[in-house]
Amino acid sequence: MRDKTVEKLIKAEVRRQNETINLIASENYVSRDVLSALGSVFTNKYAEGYSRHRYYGGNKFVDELEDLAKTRALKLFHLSPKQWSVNVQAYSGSPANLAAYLALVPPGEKIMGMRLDMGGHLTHGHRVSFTGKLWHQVPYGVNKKTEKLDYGEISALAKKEKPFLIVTGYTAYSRRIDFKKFRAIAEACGAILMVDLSHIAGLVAGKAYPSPFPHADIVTMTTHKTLRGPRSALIFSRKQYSAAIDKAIFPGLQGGPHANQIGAVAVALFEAAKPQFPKYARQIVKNTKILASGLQKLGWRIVSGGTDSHLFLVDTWGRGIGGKEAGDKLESLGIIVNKNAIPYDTRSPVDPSGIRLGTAALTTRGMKEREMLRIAGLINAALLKNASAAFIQKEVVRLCRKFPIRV
Ligand code: DSN
Repeated sequence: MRDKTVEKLIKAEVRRQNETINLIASENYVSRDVLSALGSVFTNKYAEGYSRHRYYGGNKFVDELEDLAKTRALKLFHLSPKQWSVNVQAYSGSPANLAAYLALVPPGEKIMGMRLDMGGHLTHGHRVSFTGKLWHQVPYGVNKKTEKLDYGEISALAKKEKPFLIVTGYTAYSRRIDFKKFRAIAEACGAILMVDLSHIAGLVAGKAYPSPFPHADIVTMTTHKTLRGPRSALIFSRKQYSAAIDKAIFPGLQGGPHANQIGAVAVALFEAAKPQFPKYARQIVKNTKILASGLQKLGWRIVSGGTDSHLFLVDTWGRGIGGKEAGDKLESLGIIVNKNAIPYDTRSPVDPSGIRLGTAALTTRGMKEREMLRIAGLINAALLKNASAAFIQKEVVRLCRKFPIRV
């Protein structure tokens, strides 16, 4: 690379990613093939419109690429093209969710979504997001005692508020979601059911988590979390909604699609369809359960008592350590997490009561149960300061070198 400044930063980031334990639940490491599609000449091309209906010439191969990504996406989730369509042009998760609402929900109508501080996402109707400004959020949460979804409470709220659309699928909820129950709740109040599958898309593709597709009207997902693709998003819709979704993406919301990104998504979908992907997805869940129970045995309270997915929340404030202090301390020793609110948190979002841990990235590196138990020990030692910083740092680097990332 001629630009030595950027080259130096890329090399430094490779080193950082290689030598830290990444427990950010929304991150992963893509394959070389995904990287190379992302860095391909498809980035040079403008392709406003859809296959065979573009506003620019020269799109023969972009058309083939976009069609391929769509076919692979439907196939991966076992969807009939007679019943479902997929749009592969959304730049990322937030525009995907916005497009879905723009297509389906009249402005000012009610969107029933999980509160951000209980595991929802900004785009599920939070007041600081466009989704809370253009639409009216009916917030729901988890049960105070169990810290799990309470379908009775959600159903009563839906009946009372009659939202136009209900969103399920979260960013910090570790338990299984009963999509069938959500379908029944949506039907009882005449709402559209949208599932934001961003976090667990790879688990569903790998059959390590139940599929929402038999029950949902719309499924949005980012492609860069457990699905292990580039940063992008997909919007699946039942046929009656598909034309409106396509129009909302283009020309409603976006300009030209990022063809290089669509190519990289196609590669990720190819990889997720391989026979070894379900093994990867199952290992993520195994690793997460072991990491959570390892920490539990060391005295840490895990929100809701455990996990069924790729992530969980640790109540660090239960032992007098704020989420910010915990995150900063761990980062200083090479363990990367994010501070996170826990349900019914009394502390501020900038220094909440917990941290969120996820294992998709470490599982990609090849780490298994043994390493998870070691990492639980290192987190415990770091937070309780019962081992020296130098020792923990050395252990982190030793572990990381055994499981290098591939770039
Ligand atoms: N920011 C992502 C996460 O970390 O969960 C969701 O968009």
